[in-house]
Amino acid sequence: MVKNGKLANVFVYVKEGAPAGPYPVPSEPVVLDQKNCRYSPHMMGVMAKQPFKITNTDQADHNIHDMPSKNPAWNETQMPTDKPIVKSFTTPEMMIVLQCNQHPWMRAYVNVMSNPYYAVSAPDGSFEIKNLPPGEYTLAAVHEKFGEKTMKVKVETKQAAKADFEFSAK
Ligand SMILES: [Cu+2]
Repeated sequence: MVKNGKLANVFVYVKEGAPAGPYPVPSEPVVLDQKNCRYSPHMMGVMAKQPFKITNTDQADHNIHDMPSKNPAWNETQMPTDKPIVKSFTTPEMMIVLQCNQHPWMRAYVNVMSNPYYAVSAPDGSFEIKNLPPGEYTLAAVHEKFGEKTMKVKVETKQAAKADFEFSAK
């Protein structure tokens, strides 16, 4: 959503230059809730093999359906009283669409990552990627409508690097 020229729900990640890893996979799940017939959050990052937990706090049935190209596809109904559904994604993949077969306007995006260097922009457009070691990187910012932009950034020891992305509506 654009608010005062600030763009929320932009997924920002290190596209090139991240140390090869491997990185520990968090055991803490990324949680996607279905509330008031919307997905919350709308844009997410999750690490490959990290638990991905889907909850339903509505009094309605939802049917959650992912549309990946490299990961397993699933399509499951979740009633109001059902337990959370826990999934995970095996392979890094950008912008997997999640949809509800009951409510076609419900849509969310999941980015499956091999490292922890990513963030989603806040309503004020800001984002922060923490703990990136000093070095030179290509940072990318992806928006569902405006596509992807990239930028080179240099991170110096113990200093925050700045990266301002601009998207223009076509
Ligand atoms: Cu639904």
